[in-house]
This record gives sequence, structure tokens and C-alpha cells, in this order.
Amino acid sequence: MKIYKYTDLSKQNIEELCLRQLADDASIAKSVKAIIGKVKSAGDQALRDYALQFDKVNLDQLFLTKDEIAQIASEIPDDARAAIDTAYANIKKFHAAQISQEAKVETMPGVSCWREARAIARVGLYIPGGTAVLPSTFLMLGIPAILAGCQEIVVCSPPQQNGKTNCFLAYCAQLLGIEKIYLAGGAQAIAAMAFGTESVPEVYKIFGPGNRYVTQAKQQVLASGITAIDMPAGPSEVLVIADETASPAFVAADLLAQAEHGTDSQAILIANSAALITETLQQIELQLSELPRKDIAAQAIVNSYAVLVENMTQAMAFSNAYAPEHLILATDHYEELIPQIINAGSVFLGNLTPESAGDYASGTNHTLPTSGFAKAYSGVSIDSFIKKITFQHISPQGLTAIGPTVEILAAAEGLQAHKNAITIRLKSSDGY
Ligand code: HSO
Ligand code: ZN
Repeated sequence: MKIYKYTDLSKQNIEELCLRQLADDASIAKSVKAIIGKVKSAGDQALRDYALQFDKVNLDQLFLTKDEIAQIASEIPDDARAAIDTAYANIKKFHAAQISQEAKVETMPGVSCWREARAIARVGLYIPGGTAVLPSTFLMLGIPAILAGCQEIVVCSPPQQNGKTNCFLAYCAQLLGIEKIYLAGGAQAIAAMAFGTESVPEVYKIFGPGNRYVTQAKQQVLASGITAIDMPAGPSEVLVIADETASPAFVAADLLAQAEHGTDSQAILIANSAALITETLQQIELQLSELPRKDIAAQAIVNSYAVLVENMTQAMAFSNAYAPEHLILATDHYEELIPQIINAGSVFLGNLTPESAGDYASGTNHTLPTSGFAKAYSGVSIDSFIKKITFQHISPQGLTAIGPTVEILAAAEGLQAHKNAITIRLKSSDGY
């Protein structure tokens, strides 16, 4: 991990440090385009062929039924079932509080305007499977989709070697009341949800993380203009701001939790003391050797860096420029920093609040903007699964009040028919 001193960094140096490594995607883009083309033309057969080619599974049936899901879910160990139940309850409680109805506004006497939310009718959830099975992602996407009221929730997850899904995902499906899991992974799953196949229904918006093929496929279906996606996705990242109240062992654990996601993950440390950086690096060495995914985490740590700052103002300036997916304030003095946070996906306050609490169970969503997109995007929430429709109603009194304004503006734009739509009503005695 490289160490920089904030005061030695030029504006350009900071910009460079905040740039995420963007891999060359030309060859991935080409293969994804071919996969999407094949799914569009061959439908279910393409999904079967890709399952054989990529997942090494011969699928007679492209989805698991409610009974099969129940059977697989019954194999879940009791402690895992209880943990999923707790996470489910917390995530549901947090997201349920996001549902709200806006007030009607009378902009002029007799002119009322308001917005009402409607769920996106058909959504697709991609749940990674294979080696990195993420039941937590199933909860993070499924709970807001159900609370929002989405009528059709299509779930795709790559098949395991046995042509099924694992007991954790099956149990999540049961909890969520999702009755089918389509056994499709990668770009082909995204294509199936975007364009539909004989078995997989077409959806209007696709959610979920995945490898570079999945991400590329989401971008391509978005560009094709028919399917929305949750957000642009890149490798996961954390930025930890630590001061003298922080524990180097805790900070190291948080950086490693991020690093074990993938070799391209970024784990950034910002600290106001050189000793704290040194001690944290020592802790990383110690803890790393014990991790089953040490090779992945070690590589991510090599690609990451620390910045030594003189004060928290510098720390916050760097963090806002970086716009981290996850921001951990490893300090007892986090309260005073909150107003200074401008760009971040999700924030973890104090020395006892690890990111992994939010990854799994505290209640907040873990599908968050990466790669600097936190400057303009929010994480997944109920809002991601709804759209808002505006309504208005004009009474006779309202027509008299607003009519002349619209007539004058329509005339100014040279749009006579617009003006007439008011004038004809003002002149009519009907309804008055
Ligand atoms: N940190 C990941 C989410 C996750 N972590 C799932 C563990 N499982 C992206 O926010
Ligand atoms: Zn994580």
C-alpha cells in the first residue's frame, strides 16, 4: 500500500488518485454483444447452451419451482436461518420507513398538483451465484422490490454444479415469497431479463451486482433503450478516515473486509498520524495471513493507498473528491464531520460500526454507487423500484386564475393551439 502526504499532493495528483482503474473492456463488450444477440434469437436454447458452456451444467429445466425451492431451503442450518431472519427484519424495517405520500399542493386557488408513486410493474434481480453466492444481495434487492409493490419480480442466479441453487438463496426466496428462480447467470441472464425468452419474462428494470460481463451486459441493454438499470457498477470500495481515537486493528479489519471482495477492490486509509498508518499496515499484515481469501485481499491492498493528512478538513476534502461507495469515520468525533460529507454512498459512524454490519444486517442497502458515481447517484432504496406520476386538477375558479398566464405564455411561444385549449374553456359556459 503506497502512502501519500496530503500537503505534497497537487490538485492533479488528487484527481489521479481518485480515478478508479477502468479496465479495457473492448473484448468483454464484444463477447457480451454476441451473447445478447444469441439470447435474443435463440431464447431458452441459448440459456441452456451457455449454462453448459460457462457453468458446466446440463439444465433440463431453466428454473426452480416453488416446491423445489422449499425442498432446498429446508436444508439451511438453523443458525443461518436465524441470521437471515434477523437481517430480513432489519432491512424490511428500514426500507418500509421510506414509503411516503407527498402532500397535494394548491399552487393557485383551484389549481391542485400532486405526485403519486407507482411500483415498476416488472423488475429483474440478478443474484450472483457460483463461487460468490450472495444471499445478502437477494434480501437487499428483494425486500424493497416487494415493499414497493412490484407485481412481477424475476430472479436470475447462475446454477450450481448440481443444476440447482444453494440453500441460502432458496431460503431468501421463500422468505420473500418469490416462487421461481431462473437458473441463468452472466450476460445471458441480463439479456434474458431485458428481452425475454420462452421461459424468462421481460422486465423494465434490472438490478444487481455481478462480474464485468454482467456489468457490461447491463450497460448494453440500457444503451439499447428498452431496459433501465439500477446504476452503473464498478469494483467495490471503502475509504476509512481514522484519527487518534481509532483502533488500528479495527481499521485494518475494515480495509481487509473490502479487499477480500476482489483484486480490483479499493481500500483507502486517510489518517492524521503517520504512526496510526504504520500500525494499521502492521495489523493488515497480521490479519491478512489468516484469511482464506488472502491472495485476493493482498492484491487489492497492493493496489490501494493511504493518505496522511494534517487535519480532518483535509481528510474530508479528499473523501469528497474520491466519493467513496462506503465511508467509515473511525473516530469518536464523527458528529462534527457529518455536515462536511458531500459525496458518499453509505456512511459508517464511530469505531464500533463496521461496514460489514451494513453489508448484511443493520438495515441499510448494500447496493451502492461505486467509481465516483456517489457524486450523483444514491444507493438502491424503495425509490429505485417506483416511479412518481404527477397529477393535476383545475376547477372553474382555477381556470380563471391560471388561464391568462397560460394564454400569454402560449402566444409568446407562437403556439396558438395551446392558447386555444384555455380560451375555448374560458369562453364556454359549460360546467360553470
Ligand atoms: N460490500 C458489498 C456488499 C456485500 N458484502 C455483500 C458482503 N456481501 C458491496 O457493497
Ligand atoms: Zn462487502
